[in-house]
Amino acid sequence: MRIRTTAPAVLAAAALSVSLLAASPASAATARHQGGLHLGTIQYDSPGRDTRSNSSLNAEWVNIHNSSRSAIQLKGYKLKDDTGYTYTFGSYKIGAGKTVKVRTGKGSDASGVRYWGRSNYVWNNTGDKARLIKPSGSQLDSCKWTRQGSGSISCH
Ligand SMILES: [Ca+2]
Repeated sequence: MRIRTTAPAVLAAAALSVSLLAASPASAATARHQGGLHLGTIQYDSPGRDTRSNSSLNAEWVNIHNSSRSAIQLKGYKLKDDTGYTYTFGSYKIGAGKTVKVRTGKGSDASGVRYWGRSNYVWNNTGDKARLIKPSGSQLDSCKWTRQGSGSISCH
């Protein structure tokens, strides 16, 4: 369905999607995200050769964006690859409209960046799926790629 950008059309589309969601709760449960916290750009292929140096590992990363109007405490949120490797957030508050980058290698956590602390890559260059999971275990968002392409993907 194409959504036009004029305000009445947006309102009509919103009303339509609400009625669609109400009509089919199963599709609501599998929606990729609900406009709050979601996966942003993923640099799954670290630029240059995959030497496993820490700087190369850290050039592999996932952005998580908070497009809601409130800060969100990420403690207990999980980022998983398709194999099941899991990064679990410690206490970290992401502000409204802010992005946090999860880098694969080792480093000192700082504002806007978290380090997974791995000594090998996590995101497969030729295809993988990232999942963002709430502390309750329910999936908030996912993003997959099926080829190497440019080495990164903009999930939204
Ligand atoms: Ca990679």
